[in-house]
Amino acid sequence: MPTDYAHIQMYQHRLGDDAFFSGSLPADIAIGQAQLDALWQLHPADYHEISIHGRRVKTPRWQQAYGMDYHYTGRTNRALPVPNILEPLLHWSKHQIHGQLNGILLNWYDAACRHYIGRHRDSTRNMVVGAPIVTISLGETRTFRLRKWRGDERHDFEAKHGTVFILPYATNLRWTHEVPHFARDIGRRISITLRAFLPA
Ligand SMILES: O=C(O)CCC(=O)C(=O)O
Repeated sequence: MPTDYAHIQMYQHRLGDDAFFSGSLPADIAIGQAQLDALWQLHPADYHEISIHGRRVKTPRWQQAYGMDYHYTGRTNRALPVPNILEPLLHWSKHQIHGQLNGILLNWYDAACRHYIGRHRDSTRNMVVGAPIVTISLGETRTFRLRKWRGDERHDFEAKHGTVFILPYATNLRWTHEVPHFARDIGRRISITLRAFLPA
């Protein structure tokens, strides 16, 4: 599979020696309002807990893994089976972006709760070396921010309904990403993130 993703109309952003890609979901698998509402209903009742410097902290958004467990920030997000509604997105990502994508993590952000995700690099534990991380945005627009790991350089990208980002493996090692909360944020956003994990 080509890694410039031109075959799915992804735009390549240069970040020094690294790259980041943005584009849109194709129309045949676009998510409409009814599906968006159904996806919102899937969010867990409780916040996932992570471990920071030995302290248990609740994540400032809802999260749930599907398909493959996801280990990060000292804890494991135990996967549920992939719901039918996510199958077309997984199928498209696998066939068009990377054949080993098999794990999905959903993040639910409600502006009324000031939800966000802080600056981080994704854990590469159990990840297929070289596989990219894919993020599909649904719902209200937010800012997806990349910052150079241990540096000041920063780039903001608009995450709109239907936006697809591809973060190459090497870019995740050298750049952090985050979705800050701003006072101007309204409504709800869901991100569907896809990763390639080695079989358990
Ligand atoms: O919600 C997003 O777009 C980013 C999610 C994210 O950074 C993560 O799951 O590690």
